[in-house]
Amino acid sequence: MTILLSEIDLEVKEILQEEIERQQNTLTLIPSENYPSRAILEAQSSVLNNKYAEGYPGKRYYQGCKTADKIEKLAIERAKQLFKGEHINVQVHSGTGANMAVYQALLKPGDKILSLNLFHGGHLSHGGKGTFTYNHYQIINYGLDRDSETFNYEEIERIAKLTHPQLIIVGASAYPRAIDFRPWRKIADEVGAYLLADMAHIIGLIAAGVHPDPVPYADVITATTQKTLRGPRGGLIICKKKYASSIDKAIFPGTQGGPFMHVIAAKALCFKEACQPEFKDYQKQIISNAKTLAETLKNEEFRLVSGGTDNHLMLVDLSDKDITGDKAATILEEAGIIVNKNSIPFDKKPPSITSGIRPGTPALTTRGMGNSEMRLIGEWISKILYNPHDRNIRRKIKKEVEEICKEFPIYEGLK
Ligand code: DSN
Repeated sequence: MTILLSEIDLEVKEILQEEIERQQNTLTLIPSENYPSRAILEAQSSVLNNKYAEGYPGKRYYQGCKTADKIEKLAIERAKQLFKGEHINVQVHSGTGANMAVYQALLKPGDKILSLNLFHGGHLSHGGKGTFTYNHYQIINYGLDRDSETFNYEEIERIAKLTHPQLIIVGASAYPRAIDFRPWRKIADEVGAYLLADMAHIIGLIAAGVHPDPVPYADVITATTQKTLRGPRGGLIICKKKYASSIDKAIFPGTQGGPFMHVIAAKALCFKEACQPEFKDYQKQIISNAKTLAETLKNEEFRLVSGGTDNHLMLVDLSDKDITGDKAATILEEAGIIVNKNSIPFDKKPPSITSGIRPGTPALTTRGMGNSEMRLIGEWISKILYNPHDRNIRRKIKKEVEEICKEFPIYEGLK
C-alpha cells in the first residue's frame, strides 16, 4: 500500500510533472484560476477520499462516518463564521452543480429564470443553450446597457415586470464592476421572485469584505471555492434558514450521491485561511493589481468594457485592433501569458472566436506579484497584441516571463 506514483506509472507522473512546470513557468491571468496552499492540496488528497458518507452529519446512510461528520461540521461552522449565512451546504461539488440544486429546490420544470445573457458575461449554468437549465426552464435574459456596459436596473425591472420570473439570478463570469445587491432585492420583491446571487467569481472578495455582501439580500448564494476564495475545486451554497431543508435535499439525494469528504476537509481549511487578516490583504491586492493592469492596458490604447474594473478581472475589447480574442489568447500563450478569449457585450464574433480577452489577477497575486509586475505584464501583453506577426517579440518576452516566474515560485520544492 506504500507504492508511489513514480514507482508504478511514469506516464502519469511525467504528465503531472509537466503541469507543475507549466504552472510554474507561465503567468496565469485566467481570473477563475488560483493556487491554493500546499496544505489545502494535502487535505484534498487525504484518506477522506476513501469514505462514503451519503446523508448529512448525524444522519448518514453508511457506518464509519464519525470523522466525516466532524470534518463536515467543522467546514460548515467555519463557513458560517466567514459568511454569516443562516445555512450552508458544503457538499456541493461545483458552481454549476450548486445552481442546478437551487433550481431543483426552488422551481418546478418550466418555471421562468431571468438571468444575464451569456454573451454579456453571464454563465452557462444560468440557462445557456445546450444546458440542463435551458432544456428544463424558460430562460429570459437581460443584457448590459449598450453605453455604460453595466447593469441597467430600469431595463431589468421592466423585463421582470413583463415576464414575472420565479427566479432572478444576479451574478456573472465576466463582469468587471462591483455589484450593489439592493436594487436586485427590490426587483425580485416587486415581482415575487426568488433572488439567487451566483458569486462564484467574487466570493473571495466578499469573504474579505472588499466587495458588497449579498448575504443580507439574496435568498440563496452559490459559489465555487477554487477561484478568488483560493480553496479546493468545489462548490458552496449559502441560504436563508427557510430554504435549508430544500437546498440540502436538492444536493443529496436530488442531484448528487456521496459527498467528496476529502474536498470538504480542504474546504474547512480554505475557510480558516479566509478568516485570517492576511486574506483581506490578499483580496485588496487582487483588486489593486487588476486596477493597475487595467490602467496599463488603457494607457496602451486598449478599450476596456465598462472603462475599467472594480474587481479581479477586466474585459479587453479587441474589436478595433487587428486581432480576435482567439488569436490573442493563442499568441499570448506562445509567450507564456495565459488568458482566455471572451465574448464582449454586443460582440459581432461567435464565442469560439470572440472580440475580447478576460485577464484577471487572483493567481498572480497569490504568487506575490504586485503593481510593478502588473505594469510590466500589461506592457508585454500590449507589445504582443500590437505585433501579432512578430514571433521574435514573443520569443523574447517568453524568456522574460520565465525569469519573472522564477522570482515568484508557485510551490517551493513541489515535485
Ligand atoms: N469556467 C469558469 C470561468 O472561467 O469563469 C466559470 O465556471
